[in-house]
Amino acid sequence: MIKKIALSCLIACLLAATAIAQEIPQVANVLARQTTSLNGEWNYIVDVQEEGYYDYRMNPMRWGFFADAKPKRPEDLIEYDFDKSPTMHVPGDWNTQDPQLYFYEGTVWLKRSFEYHPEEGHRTLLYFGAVNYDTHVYVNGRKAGHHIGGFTPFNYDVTDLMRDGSNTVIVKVDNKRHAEDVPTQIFDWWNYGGITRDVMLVSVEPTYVENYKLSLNKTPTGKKSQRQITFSAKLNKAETGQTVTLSIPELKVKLQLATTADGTVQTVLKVKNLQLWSPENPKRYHVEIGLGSEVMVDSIGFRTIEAHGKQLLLNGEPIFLKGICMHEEKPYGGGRANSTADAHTLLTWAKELGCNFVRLAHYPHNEYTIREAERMGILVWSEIPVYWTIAWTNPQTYQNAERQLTDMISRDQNRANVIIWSIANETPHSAERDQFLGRLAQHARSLDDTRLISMAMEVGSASNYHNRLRDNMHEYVDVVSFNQYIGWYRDVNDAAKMTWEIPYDKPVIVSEFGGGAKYGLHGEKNQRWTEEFQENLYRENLSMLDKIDGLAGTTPWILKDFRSPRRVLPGIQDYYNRKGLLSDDGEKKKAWHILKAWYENK
Ligand code: GCB
Repeated sequence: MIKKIALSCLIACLLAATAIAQEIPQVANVLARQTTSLNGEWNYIVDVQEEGYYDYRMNPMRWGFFADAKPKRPEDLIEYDFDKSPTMHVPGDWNTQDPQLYFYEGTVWLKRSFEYHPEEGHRTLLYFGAVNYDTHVYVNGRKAGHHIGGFTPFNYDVTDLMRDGSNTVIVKVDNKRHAEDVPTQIFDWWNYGGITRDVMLVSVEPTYVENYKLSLNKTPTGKKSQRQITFSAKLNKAETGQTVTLSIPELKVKLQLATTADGTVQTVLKVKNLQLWSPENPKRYHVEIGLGSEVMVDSIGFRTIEAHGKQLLLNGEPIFLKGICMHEEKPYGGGRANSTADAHTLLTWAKELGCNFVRLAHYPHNEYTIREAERMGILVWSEIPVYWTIAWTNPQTYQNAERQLTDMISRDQNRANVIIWSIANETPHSAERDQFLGRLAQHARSLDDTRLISMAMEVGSASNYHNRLRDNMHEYVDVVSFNQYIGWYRDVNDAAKMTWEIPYDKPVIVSEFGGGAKYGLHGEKNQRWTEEFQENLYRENLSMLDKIDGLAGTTPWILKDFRSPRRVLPGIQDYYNRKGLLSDDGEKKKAWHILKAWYENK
């Protein structure tokens, strides 16, 4: 008997060892590749106690649906267990698809069966736009990999796990919070769990372009007739002499470049009569990047962004960022947003408010949002969830944050509208925090020198009517941004009297201010939760902002009421943060008109 068990364990181990799946660097511009969508209905099993996972580790013979490796026909077990389970839509959070899972934070297993015929001589990648938070992926009963982080893409080369014909993908997702995670245990938004963004198979040649970047060089003003664009591309392999092509027909660019030993190409192009991307003219060029039989199409805009003293310069001209903060929540009915249509509705509201800028809080939003904002001429601040009190001294926590930053940048580095990478939000000061954030800032800069770095700071010291911003991180950022809640958390109703001292020669963004109001609740301007209170708070804060030296923009908190389990006040909050200028159904509160009027005059 013991021998038998040992033998089956051995077979299982061997199978696991021969199953070759590999997490590989994110493939950029996945939407332009040859893909097969795995979106749709997925079966699911809620596993509160992690029975599946732990039972399996103790006894691989007993359960089937989660198998790393199976001695015998794992597919039979997979079919048996999951066929009895209900389905939910992917992409989609589980909280808004099953009333029992509204507050659920834990493990859910999801499964999708599908027919697939891998293309001869091609590799098959399995790509997830995002899964929140801790994810184990299995293909045909074999482990493909493990990923943590809820808002960035990841992919595996699953060629050797796929079959010609029927296949299954099983995903174990756990969105429990932990102190050492990014974000950490406490945060003020809904912890939507599940496969919240697209899932697809990507068919690529064995050698393919993994990523590429096109960006406008900073040229001295006056030389508008001739501009320089830097183009670089990286293959998935360090192969020399491969031909990468670049074509931008409208600019008469058509190039062939041979890769160097590290599998990269890089060149600087001179182009004439380039139209620059700006909110007024969000011009994008049709671009094709090719290698072998694969050609990727993209729409790319060109612009420069710089900080010059306290000024922000877009294409060499001063710009004031008329912004608003947004969460990634559907415009109506709640749940994670993940479509161009969702993005279009939210961004149309932002435009109606007079915005040329959005702060996508507090984590990287989906790719559709960034692209739709770019098309609509809206500048973007993009952020990673280093929020409040992170485990600053934990090396894994740092690695996790750095990975999220890297993946955010590699996905969106060709989007002209993204002008700011934000590395953190409201982080209490300490030497450990400075070290952690300093490293992150340097990392972001090493990956991308065509954008600015910022973070939402906390106000250091405040006496009654005088505020002084102090943060050691001022050395690392290009733009000094801070959140302040005068009139709400700081209970004074005459913010207009406040003075500000920001002792750094850098542009300033007030990255949050605001207060709660329940749509339709009316009263006196000093009565909390009424629309009049919020309206007055905006009036006072905006006159205070008018007096801040070097103010280059603001992103009040927030476009729309959003769900948060922290917000428990019955009848008023009902699990919504009510600081929206719009209600959760998109109705305009009084303060909306105050901000809109202010932006009209900027
Ligand atoms: C903040 C946070 C934001 C919260 C907001 C609030 O400072 O950055 O995530 O939701 O305040 O409403 O308290």
